[in-house]
Amino acid sequence: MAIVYQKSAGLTDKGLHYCPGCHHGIIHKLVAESLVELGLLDGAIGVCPVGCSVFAYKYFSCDMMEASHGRAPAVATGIKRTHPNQAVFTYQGDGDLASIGAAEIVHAAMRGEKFTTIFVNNAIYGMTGGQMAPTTLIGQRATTCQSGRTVEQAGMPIRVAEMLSTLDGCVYAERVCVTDIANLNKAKKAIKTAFQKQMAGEGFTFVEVLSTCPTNWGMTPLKANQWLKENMAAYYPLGVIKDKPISAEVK
Ligand SMILES: Cc1ncc(C[n+]2csc(CCOP(=O)(O)OP(=O)(O)O)c2C)c(N)n1
Ligand code: SF4
Repeated sequence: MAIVYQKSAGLTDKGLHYCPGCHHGIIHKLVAESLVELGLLDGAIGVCPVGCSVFAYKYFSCDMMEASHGRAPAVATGIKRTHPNQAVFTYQGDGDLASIGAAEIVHAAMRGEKFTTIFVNNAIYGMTGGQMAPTTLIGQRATTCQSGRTVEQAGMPIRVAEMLSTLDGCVYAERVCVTDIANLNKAKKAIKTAFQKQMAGEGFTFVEVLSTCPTNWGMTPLKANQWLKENMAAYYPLGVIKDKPISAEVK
């Protein structure tokens, strides 16, 4: 029988440990397929974070490095500088990237490090049981803000893609989601564009993927998808935030 669909060669045979309805697995698939389709899988090197995707090194079939506590951009900097012709990416959640690793990501973007960051923003600390993250929405409940996040106590949530796009070294920033087929296709296109721009040597490239955490949001997968579309996408607008034209020197 002809094979019409199969698991991407960019993923190993290991079963994923993610909760039902979690978007991490879908995002892994899109990254893996993008690397394969661009012919980059062989040399690719990923750096995974703390958080639920800590085991991403078991799932991608390329070389992987673990960098705890938000330090993935610093580790990826060293890897990319010593392997300039290979695709390098970090895969990070919002607790990892926007909280404890905020300095690392800002400085990597500022320096224009030539790797790609896949930022999975599910507006909560998933792995550790649902604490408030810098991206938790106003009014959203978390174990550390049980009546909902307030501006007075925690300020407004960080729009990381917009913040990084103000830095000259960041050449590409897009925000996507994977709640339905149309958005899934847009997300894959964004990930491929980021890798292509990385390999063109233009600078730092960034894709933020709005994501669900049904377990810690206390919702069914379907409800979580709906909640993301109605609430997260309202505060974190989807689309290209920065796409710097290729400079004359690079051309
Ligand atoms: C300094 C420090 N504080 C807290 C932790 C515990 N910790 C590990 S993962 C994590 C949250 C990760 O959440 P996020 O990055 O949003 O990823 P998710 O699990 O939601 O995918 C925390 C707080 C830690 N490892 N180090
Ligand atoms: S706790 Fe949340 S982020 Fe972690 S695997 Fe479960 S649904 Fe995904």
